[in-house]
Amino acid sequence: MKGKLITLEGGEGAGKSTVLDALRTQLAQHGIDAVVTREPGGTPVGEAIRSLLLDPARAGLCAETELLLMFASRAQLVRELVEPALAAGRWVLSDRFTDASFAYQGGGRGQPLARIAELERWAAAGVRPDLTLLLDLPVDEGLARVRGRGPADRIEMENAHFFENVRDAYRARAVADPARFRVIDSSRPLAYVLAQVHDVVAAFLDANGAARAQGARP
Ligand code: T5A
Repeated sequence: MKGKLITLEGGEGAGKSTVLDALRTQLAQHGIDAVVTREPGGTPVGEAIRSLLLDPARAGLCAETELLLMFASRAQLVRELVEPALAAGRWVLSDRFTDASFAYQGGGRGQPLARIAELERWAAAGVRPDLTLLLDLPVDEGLARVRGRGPADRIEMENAHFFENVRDAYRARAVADPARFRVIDSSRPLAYVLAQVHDVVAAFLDANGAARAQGARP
């Protein structure tokens, strides 16, 4: 079976990390040992870039530098991990990918979408997810979840207007590409969110012949 790239997206505190664990388990039940990664980060170089990007002491980082650093991390991740894994038939689960740059650097920072699309073609080698789960919830609810857990990172320190623009940009991308996106209401209780994610991924597995290939269904 050909490898697939599944990404999780959403605003702050949407529950991506929580869902990722359940998703990995679901895939494992179908005999799929997924490679799990995150952005920014996922490689030694990418994790070093992540530290710089999220450091609250780097308040002076300009929007252009932020965008280029996101793609520097992504360029490394694509070549070092994503492309080799997919080529070997492995599935890859990523906590955020290029849609986050369209949402945060495009919607949030106002960087031109055409420029981000060009970076996607060049720096990210045109790699696109096969399935994207967008965990959507009101901005104030997501921020309340993350602000209860300690000091904010550089991006979490942004104001509500910034995160409203991020949310709008994510939702616009989902509307523009309904074949790839599934939007899940992550303001609902965790059990509901996990059940929704399970159903979406079960349908995706069926559509890709995974269940039959692994002998998990009659
Ligand atoms: N970024 C990233 C860009 O600007 N551009 C880019 O191109 C990329 C790739 C990454 C930052 O970088 C930005 C976006 C981010 O600001 P990060 O630390 O990885 O930084 O931040 P997030 O990805 O936002 O991760 P978070 O941990 O903040 O959010 P998650 O993973 O979505 O949420 P999670 O699972 O940790 O849950 C948060 C809390 O909510 C609870 C959980 O138990 C947890 O306590 N929770 C729920 N509570 C009630 N009901 C539910 N349904 C719940 N689901 C989870």
